[in-house]
Amino acid sequence: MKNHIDVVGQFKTDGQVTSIKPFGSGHINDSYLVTTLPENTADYVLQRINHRIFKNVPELTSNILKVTGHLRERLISPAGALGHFEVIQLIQTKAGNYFVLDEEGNYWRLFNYVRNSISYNMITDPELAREGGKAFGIFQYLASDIDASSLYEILPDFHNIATRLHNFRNTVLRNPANRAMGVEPEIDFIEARAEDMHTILRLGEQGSIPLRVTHNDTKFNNILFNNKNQAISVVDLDTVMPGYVLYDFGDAIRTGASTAPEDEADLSKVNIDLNLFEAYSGGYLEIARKFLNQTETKYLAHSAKFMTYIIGLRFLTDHLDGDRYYKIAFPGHNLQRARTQFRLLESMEQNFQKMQKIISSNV
Ligand code: GN1
Ligand code: MG
Repeated sequence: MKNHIDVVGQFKTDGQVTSIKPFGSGHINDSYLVTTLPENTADYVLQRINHRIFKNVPELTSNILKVTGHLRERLISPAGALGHFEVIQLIQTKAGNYFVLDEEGNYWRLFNYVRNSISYNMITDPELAREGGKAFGIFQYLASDIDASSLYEILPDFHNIATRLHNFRNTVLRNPANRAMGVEPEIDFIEARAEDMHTILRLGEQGSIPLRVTHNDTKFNNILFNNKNQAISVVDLDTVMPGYVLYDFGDAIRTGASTAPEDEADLSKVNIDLNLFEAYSGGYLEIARKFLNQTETKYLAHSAKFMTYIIGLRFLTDHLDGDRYYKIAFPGHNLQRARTQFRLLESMEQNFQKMQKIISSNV
C-alpha cells in the first residue's frame, strides 16, 4: 500500500501510520482504515472517490464541508439531548485542500475515524433500530436550517422514479449485456407497481411535501454506534443534498428492518421485521415529529416500499447493463440483490396495514 501511504502523507495527520486496510462495505467508493501510533493519536478513513459517479469532486467536497461545518456549529450550541452525537470531519491537506488528485487521476480524501465506533449491515436488536431512527432524525433536524438551494445537486434525480424507470426501460430495450431474457418475472414485477411508485414524486410536484436537506443514502450501516449501543454519528455524506425526508426514512427501513442482508440468496429468509420497524419509527418520530408535516408522516410506511422498489430497480438495471455501477462480488450479484429487494417489498405489501398502524400510533 505504498501509494496509499504517500497519499495519506499529503494530509495533516497526527501520529505515525501503522496500517492501511480495506474498510467498510460500500458499493461505490473504496475505503481504508488508517491506524496510527501512539495509541492516543487519531485514526482515519481514507477514501478513493468513485470519480465516474461523483464527477465533480470540488462541488462534492464543498457540500460536505458546508454540511459538516453547519452540523458541528449546531451541536455546540445548547442542544440538550444530543450530547454524544458527533460530526465527522474532512482532514485538510498540507497544501490547504480537502482532497488529493494523484497522477492516475484518482481523487482521495481523508476523514477522521470516530473512535471505537461500530456499524451494522444488519440488526436484530430493536434498541439499535430505535437509536438508528433517532440518529437520522437528528441529522435531518440539524440540517433543517441549511438553505437547500445553497447545496449542489451532486447526483441529479437520484431518487426520481420517472428518470429511473425511463433508464430501466431503455436498458431493457438496448439489452447491452444480453441478459433481459432471463429476467422477465422481475421486469413484470417492476411494471406491475410502476404507477403506485410515482406517489412521492407527485406529492413533491404538488407541493404537499417540502424539499429539505436530506442524507439520501441512509443505509443502516451508515450509522455509527458506540459500545453502549448508542448511535453517535452518521457517515457517507456524498449524497447530502435537497430531497424528501421520505427517501431517508424508507432506505433506513429497507436496510435496518429487514430479517436478512441486502443480498440474501435464500429468499425465504427475507421479511420485514415489524419489531425493528416499530423501534426505528419510534426513534425517528421522537425527533422528527417536531418538523414533519402531516403528509410526510402519512406516507412514511409507503416510503419503505418505495425505497425498496427503487433500489431493487437500480440493481436490476445495473445487472442488465453489465454491472457498470455497483461493485459486485460475484457474477449475478446485482440480480440477487434485486431479487432480495423484491421479496422484501412483497413482505412489506403483506404487512402494509400493520406498518401504517405502527406509524399512526407513534405520531
Ligand atoms: C450505494 O455507497 P453505498 O454502498 O452506501 C448507493 C445507494 C444505494 C446503495 C445500495 C451513490 O450506497 O444509493 O442505496 O448502494 N449510493 C450511490 O446498497 O449510488
Ligand atoms: Mg454511499
